[in-house]
Amino acid sequence: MSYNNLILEVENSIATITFNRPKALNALNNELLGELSVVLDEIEKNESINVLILTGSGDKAFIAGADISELATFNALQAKIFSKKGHEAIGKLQELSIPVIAAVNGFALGGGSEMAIACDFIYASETAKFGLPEITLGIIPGFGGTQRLPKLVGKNMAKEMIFTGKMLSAVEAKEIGLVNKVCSADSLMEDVLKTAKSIAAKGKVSLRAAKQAVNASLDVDLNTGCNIEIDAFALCLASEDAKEGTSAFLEKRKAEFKGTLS
Ligand code: CO8
Repeated sequence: MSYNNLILEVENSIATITFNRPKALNALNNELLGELSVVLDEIEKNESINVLILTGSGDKAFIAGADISELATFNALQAKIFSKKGHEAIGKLQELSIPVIAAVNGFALGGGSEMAIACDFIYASETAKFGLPEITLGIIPGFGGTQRLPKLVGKNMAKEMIFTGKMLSAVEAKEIGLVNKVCSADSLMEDVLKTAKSIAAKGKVSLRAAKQAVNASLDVDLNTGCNIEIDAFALCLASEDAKEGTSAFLEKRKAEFKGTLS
């Protein structure tokens, strides 16, 4: 399927979605969010894909936020519908069974930061800039920023970013735990692919279980989370992946996971 605002590429079990509205610095409009939702459903159903990477078209932006020219035309009800549509699409990233890496290659502002934060982790080029500048537009983050950012960087840092709307460099974003790794602009995709390949080579069952268990830690109390881990661990141990992984260790060879969900 082809999309007007996204490019989907799949190679060797790694999918890449490129946000492709370079003239508007890949800003998120209604059509793009609809397409994102559809492409994520397509990826979720495709068991041959093990890792998803998100990046932006061009060398200037990952995503410069929601499309302000569209936002400016909304009444309250339309704003609510648009915000919900963004939440649905971005929420799917967090809930996608497979790991998702954001390769942030420039501005990640407003909805762009919110998109990156919903991924499992972020690698950024040294030219990347992060921020939630909505307050300077007289609005607030509307795609999950007020909820996910505090969980990632702490309440106080999130409040400072949201109240001031200031931009952080990639290095500053790494210092507060928003970004895992800062790469040169030239090596960003290479570095992301290297990590993606390392993850994609692992067992499908254990990767999915690990993502679900860590995600649960954000929403439930410790005891409930530990019980989720116990059940997930038991299910993993019954899988083909676990048989292969443990046998390979004992036979002093590299594990060859079959890529099945059994
Ligand atoms: N929306 C629409 N168009 C945009 C956006 C955007 N967010 N960002 C940039 N563009 C367009 C510019 O209008 C410009 O178009 P044109 O060439 O036709 O004039 C083109 O992209 C290039 O941008 P600039 O000329 O401004 O490039 P600069 O290098 O000078 O500046 C910046 C780059 C700093 C990124 C600047 O473009 C900027 O500040 N952009 C806006 C950033 C912003 O405020 N983002 C937050 C938007 S609000 C949001 O994301 C809310 C999410 C939740 C919504 C829920 C709603 C209900």
